[in-house]
Amino acid sequence: MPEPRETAPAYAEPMPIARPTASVALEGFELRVLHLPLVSPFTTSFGTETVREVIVVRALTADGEGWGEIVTQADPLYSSEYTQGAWDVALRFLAPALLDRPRLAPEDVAGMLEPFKGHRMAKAGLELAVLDAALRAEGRPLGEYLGAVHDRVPSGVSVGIQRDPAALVDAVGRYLDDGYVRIKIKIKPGRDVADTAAVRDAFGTIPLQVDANSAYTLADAATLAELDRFDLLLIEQPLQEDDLVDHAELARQLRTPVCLDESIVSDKAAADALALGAASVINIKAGRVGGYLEAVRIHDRCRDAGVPVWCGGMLETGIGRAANAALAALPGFTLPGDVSASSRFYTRDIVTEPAVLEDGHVRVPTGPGLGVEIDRVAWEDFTVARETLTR
Ligand code: OSB
Ligand code: MG
Repeated sequence: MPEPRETAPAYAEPMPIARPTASVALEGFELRVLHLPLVSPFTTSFGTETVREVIVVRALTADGEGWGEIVTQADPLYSSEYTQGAWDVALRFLAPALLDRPRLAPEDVAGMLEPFKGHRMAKAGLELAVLDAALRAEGRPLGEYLGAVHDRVPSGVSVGIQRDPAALVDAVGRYLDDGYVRIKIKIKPGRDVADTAAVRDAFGTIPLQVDANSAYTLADAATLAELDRFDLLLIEQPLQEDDLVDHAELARQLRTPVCLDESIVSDKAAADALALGAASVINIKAGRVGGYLEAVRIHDRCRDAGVPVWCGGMLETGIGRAANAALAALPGFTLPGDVSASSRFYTRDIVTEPAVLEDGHVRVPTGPGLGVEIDRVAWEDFTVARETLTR
C-alpha cells in the first residue's frame, strides 16, 4: 500500500531540472506595480488594453538580487487572476511564507506555496525572482538551467482584433515585413471567418493560427468548422477554461487542431486534457501554470507523448520575455511561440537590451540568470505602487 500522501501526489513527475541551484538567503521582496504604455491598443475577445499593468518582483538575497514578473492583467478577464488580487495575495500570504525560512532553493518555492490555492501567476512571479537570484549568484544562465537546446527561437506574433478585416490585413502585413515567422490572430463571434479569410487570401500559405480566448460554446461548432478550410496550424482555446470535455467533443468535429491555453493551469490539467483528447497542441505559459519549473514539467510530459507545444505570452516586459525565450528553447517547443520583440508592445521597456527580431528569431539570453539587466530609470518612471517586505 502507498504511504499516506507526504510529499507529492501520484501524478507528479520527478523534478525535471538536471542540476538544481544552491539555496539563497532570502532577505526580502520588493514588489512594484508598473504601468507601461502599449505601442497600440491590444484587443482580444475579452477586451482592449492600452496600458500594460504588471507587477515586477525584486528578490533581495544575501548574495544579490533577482527579478521576476507577475503577469496578471488589471481585470480578471483572461482568467480569475488580476493585479490587485495578485498584489494582495503575494504580500499577505506568499512572500511572507517564503521569507519565513533562513534559506530556500528555487526548487522549493512551489511546494512552500502549494497550501495557498490558485494564484498561480503570483506564485510564478515570486519563483522567478528567487530563481533569477540563485542563478545570478552562480553565474549560470536560465536557459542552461531549464534545458534549452537552441541559442535563438523562432518568433511568432499575436495580432489583436482590428477595426475591420482590411485593417487586420494591414497590421499582419507590417508584422510579416518585420520578419515574424508565424501569425496568430485573435477572433471572437462575429469576427472570425471573414477576418481569417481576409488574412489567408492576402498572404497565401503563411503559418497562421487563431486564438478565441474562450469566447465560444459547443453550440458554435458549425461556425468554428468553417475555419477548417483555411489550413490553420491550430485554434487556441475556443471554449471556457473548465470545458475540457466540450473541447474534446469539439476536437472531434474539427479538422483544425485544438490547442489549449487558459485550460492548462497545471501539469495535472495538461495530463487530463491529453487523456480526454481535449487538445492536440498545448500553449505553455509559465505564469498561468505557477512557474517555469511547472512549465518544464508540462513540456516534458508533452514531449514524451509526442504532443507539440509552444510558448505563449502575456505581454511581458523584458523580464518575462527573457525567461520565455529561454523556455521556448527547450526541444519540445516545436511550434513558433508568442515570443515577439519588445517593440511589438513597447516603445520603452524596463530592461537595458530589449529583445529584437533578427531574421524572424529572438535570441536566448546567455548572461547569468535572466541574462538581462534592469533599466532602473525606466523601472522607476513606470512605477505606480511599491511595497517591500523583509524578514
Ligand atoms: O491568449 O495568448 C493569449 C495576451 C494576454 C492575455 C492572453 C493572451 C495574450 C496574447 C499575447 O495573445 C501574446 C504575447 O504576449 O505576445
Ligand atoms: Mg491564448
